[in-house]
Amino acid sequence: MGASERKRMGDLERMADFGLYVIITSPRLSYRQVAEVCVARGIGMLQLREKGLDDKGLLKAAAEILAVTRGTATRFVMNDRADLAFLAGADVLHLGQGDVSLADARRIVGDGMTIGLSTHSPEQARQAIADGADYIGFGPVWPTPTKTVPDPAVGLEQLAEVIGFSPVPVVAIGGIFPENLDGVLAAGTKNPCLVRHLMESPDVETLDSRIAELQSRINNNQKL
Ligand code: TZP
Ligand code: MG
Repeated sequence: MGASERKRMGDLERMADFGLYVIITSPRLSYRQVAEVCVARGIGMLQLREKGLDDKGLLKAAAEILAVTRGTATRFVMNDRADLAFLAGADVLHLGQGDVSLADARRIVGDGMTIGLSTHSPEQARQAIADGADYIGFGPVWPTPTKTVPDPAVGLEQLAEVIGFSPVPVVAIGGIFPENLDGVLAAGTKNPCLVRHLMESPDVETLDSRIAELQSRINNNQKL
């Protein structure tokens, strides 16, 4: 499928919202354990984001996760690296502002892979949408230590603005915890991401119950 055909398809059939977006960064559990809970809970998007691993380490981790997610409703997302996403056989590639462009990534991964892009201002969000991102990340909503060099916090007002104009799913990220999730949901978020809250789960049962609670709050908010 050519670029124009992809765009036409996109105009007709946009990617649907997927709910809670899970990012694996320094989990207390193993990659396999996290992936198993995510699959059991029907998580739509599960991203590997480990800045400290080398290429071989990333491919090994990706293989461990894909061994659990393949053939399930959980799509495996490779962060930053189009080449490794292609080699690993990821379902989705997630790019940052400093990574290769969407167009160049598309040349590496082909037409079949979903590509998301992190954005940190309404202008970047508009550009990402114009460039054909299948979904966008928007944040950090609040300051976060999880990113080594975080962008300035965007806040709930800008989050609501971006959700308001985006035709593609928006993942709200950065500093989100159960205690401040209500504001994020009230801003219209259907796809929140809470990294520390989930990755600091000390055991499988805790991770499972944290995910279940978040999913139920997201679902209930959509019925309001
Ligand atoms: N992108 C923007 S903020 C962030 C990323 C990857 C990290 C969010 O982590 P936390 O622990 O949910 O604040
Ligand atoms: Mg990145």
